[in-house]
Amino acid sequence: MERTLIIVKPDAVQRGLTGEIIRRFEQRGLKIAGMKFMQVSAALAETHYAEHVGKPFFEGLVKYITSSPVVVIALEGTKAVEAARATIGKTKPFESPAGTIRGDFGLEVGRNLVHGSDSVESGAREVANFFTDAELVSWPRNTDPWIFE
Ligand code: D4T
Repeated sequence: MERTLIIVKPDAVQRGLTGEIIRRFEQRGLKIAGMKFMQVSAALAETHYAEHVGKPFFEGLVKYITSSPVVVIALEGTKAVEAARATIGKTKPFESPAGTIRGDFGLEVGRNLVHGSDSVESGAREVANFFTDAELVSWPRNTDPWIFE
């Protein structure tokens, strides 16, 4: 099934929004396949943000994601990537509509609370960057038939 990588970023963890953010994805029906609390190293941050190398905001991005612990989650479900992005909102929180995570809790792009993969390919690649196979669990959820047709 399609997977996406979610990162509850340092600002969200520091602000005590981890539970609220996970709740929104769970409520949507997305299923947790892996989850851990960790400190992102500079090397892992540079791998994760490789597509932004050379952009003016790259250094700030690495500094932000490594500044304090994060919670990383591998989520799966029908259209997991698109569904999670819709729940997260737009890259710039001040442009994000109310009802989205960034629209409800954020204002600035460099404090945008949460990451979600931007394509199915990125989802698979990013989940593999953050989780070993042994850390990912395939499990039958009793509510699956009530969420997935
Ligand atoms: P991430 O990857 O952090 O979930 O954010 P998005 O997927 O929504 O946005 P993105 O990849 O386009 O940008 C990655 C990251 O860079 C920061 N950023 C972006 C920034 O500081 N200034 C900018 O002008 C842009 C475009 C915010 C998110």
